[in-house]
Amino acid sequence: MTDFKRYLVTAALPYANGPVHIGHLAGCYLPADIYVRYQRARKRDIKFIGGSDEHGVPITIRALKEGITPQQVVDKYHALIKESFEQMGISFDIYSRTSNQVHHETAAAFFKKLYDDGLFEEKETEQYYDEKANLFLADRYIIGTCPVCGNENAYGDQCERCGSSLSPEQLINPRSALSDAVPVKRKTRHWYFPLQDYEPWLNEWLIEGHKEWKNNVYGQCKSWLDSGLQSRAMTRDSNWGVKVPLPNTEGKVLYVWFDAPIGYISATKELTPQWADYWCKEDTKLVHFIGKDNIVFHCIIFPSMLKAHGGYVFPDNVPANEFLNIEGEKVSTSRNWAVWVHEYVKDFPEQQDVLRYVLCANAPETKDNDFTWKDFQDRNNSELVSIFGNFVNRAMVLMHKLCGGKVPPLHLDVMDKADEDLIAEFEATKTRVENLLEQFKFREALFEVIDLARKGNKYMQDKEPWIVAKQLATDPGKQKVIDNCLHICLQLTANLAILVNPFLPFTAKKLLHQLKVVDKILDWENAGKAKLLSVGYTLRAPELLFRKIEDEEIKAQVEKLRAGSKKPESAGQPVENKIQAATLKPVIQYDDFAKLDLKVGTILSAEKVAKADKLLKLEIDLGTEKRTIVSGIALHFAPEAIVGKQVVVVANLAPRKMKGIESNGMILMAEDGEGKLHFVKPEDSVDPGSGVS
Ligand code: B3M
Ligand code: ZN
Repeated sequence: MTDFKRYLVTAALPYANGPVHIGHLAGCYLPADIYVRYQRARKRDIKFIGGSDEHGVPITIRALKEGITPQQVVDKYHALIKESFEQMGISFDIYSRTSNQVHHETAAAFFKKLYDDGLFEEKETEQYYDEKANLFLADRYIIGTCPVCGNENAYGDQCERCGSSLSPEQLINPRSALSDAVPVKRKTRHWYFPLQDYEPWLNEWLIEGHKEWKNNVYGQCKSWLDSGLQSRAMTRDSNWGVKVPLPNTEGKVLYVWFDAPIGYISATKELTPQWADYWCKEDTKLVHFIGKDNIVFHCIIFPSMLKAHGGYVFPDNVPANEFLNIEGEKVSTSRNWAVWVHEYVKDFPEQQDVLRYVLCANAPETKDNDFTWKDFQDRNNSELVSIFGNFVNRAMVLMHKLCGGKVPPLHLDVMDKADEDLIAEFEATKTRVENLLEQFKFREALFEVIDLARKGNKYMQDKEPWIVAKQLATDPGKQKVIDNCLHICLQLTANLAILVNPFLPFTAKKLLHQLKVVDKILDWENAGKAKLLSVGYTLRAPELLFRKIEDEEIKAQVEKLRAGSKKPESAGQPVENKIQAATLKPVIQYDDFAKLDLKVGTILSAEKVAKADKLLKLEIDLGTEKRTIVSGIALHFAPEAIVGKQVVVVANLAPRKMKGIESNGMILMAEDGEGKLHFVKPEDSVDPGSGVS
């Protein structure tokens, strides 16, 4: 179905256990907002749903740490998060919260329906219990060593270092996150959702039906399904959350990942009495914007819940982003290695669009990306100020100087090829931006917009109306040439306002003010037109759209980041170089080296090879072809953690069979002194198939 009547867009509900940082924005809120603003400009019927996730262990742990109640935690952070989104122009139609009554009712009713339909398995199992804190330890309450990568601080549900999804039983040396006590096993009763029963449906709906999803998302889903699904407990022993709606279940609540996605439905209910049109009618396009750590929940678990319940639409796309690192290091809230949104808006008042610009231009769309303050400054100064702002400012200043402050006429008799070519770019750019946005390629779409401004600058530079003006005394006919140049530049400026609006809404507003036009002009259907501003119309005095960001401001931010952050546990101890004295192989000639065909590939999927605990079977995109490569890295990386990563491939290595699978090539890895493997990959993402030499 491609003919959608309405759009329903959700952005992951952030846990209300801390403020939001720029990684959150880049991961899902900004792309979602750009998409929604664009669709609104196209006059689509669209609802943008958000809210705080106020249940689950992250909240209760925070409450214990701060010595306050969970309710106090969520009240505090919900307000802060909501305000940060508003300040950054994230234009939710509703920003709700899962502690609301309507959510508790909706989630409980959802659970009850599945229960009444006999879809849960009720099981009594032994689970870890903390005798000091008198609590069952699930998810993040329990910490231990990751069986996959050896991280000593892996959680009971996930290892944050290697990304593996875990259960508490898999942790080596488990300990309580609350008291450090070694937990004991105790019996408890829970309701399990048999995900394996939905495998055939998931294979058909997702694996067969959604091959167009982004590689990183599709690959992760495929590897989950390939390794087989299992029943998952949908209830927890806790007093904080949605109460299990069954008799004799005191002290039991719904698992946070059961109730949170239902939060999207509850929030829509709160927003509009027509909520069911959006959730239940086949011609709705449902899109979930999330970060990569939420893929399995939105692509496998929640859709299976919706399937089990019946009557709901399924997501049409889940364009998940990867992570944004900061100054080369992973964001860590516990180490305070983050750029907090509420602090940014204080430190850079009125500069929201600069952050929106940099985060979109650098969005981790296909792989993890890095935010640096230097890059923030460079992109502002050399792209926003020098290209976009400079073009608009010159057009406005020259129009006031050379055309009496009015939109000059276009004289067809003196039009030349450069004029026509630039006008043709309006429509061409619109079409390209549109296609890219529909495919969730936000970075490329933004580059197209900037490129149009760049073309405007070049055109003006070539036309030099300020030089032509000097000839007016002897050749008054030249005014026509000046008029044409500025007429076209001003129409281009109006086009830029429309095209940039989804990305930089604050800038679009400023442009409207200078051009003295109403909001209506921002309707997407106006983009591409060359007659948006009427001839003879007076415009306001130019105002700068962007200001230069100075070295001192950047220095202050970098210092703030470093001063505020806590050192990682290992820091401070001298790092011993465990690499043994260099053992070099004999010298080879250049020709020997040139025989190697090295290419960059992107891992599309990874799965364990049966009966070979060291091998992973990788599917690698080499640009022009897909390759199967078997690699001995299974003890170092979880399959789902490496999907989407780039690797250097020896592409012309003779094929070799391993465990019955033909391996066509080899991937390169760096091995450190402790025998740990690390990816060897280009610093910036490159097209798969790019050569290495
Ligand atoms: N609160 C996890 C997270 O913030 C979770 C998302 C819920 S979306 C329904 O990463
Ligand atoms: Zn791990």
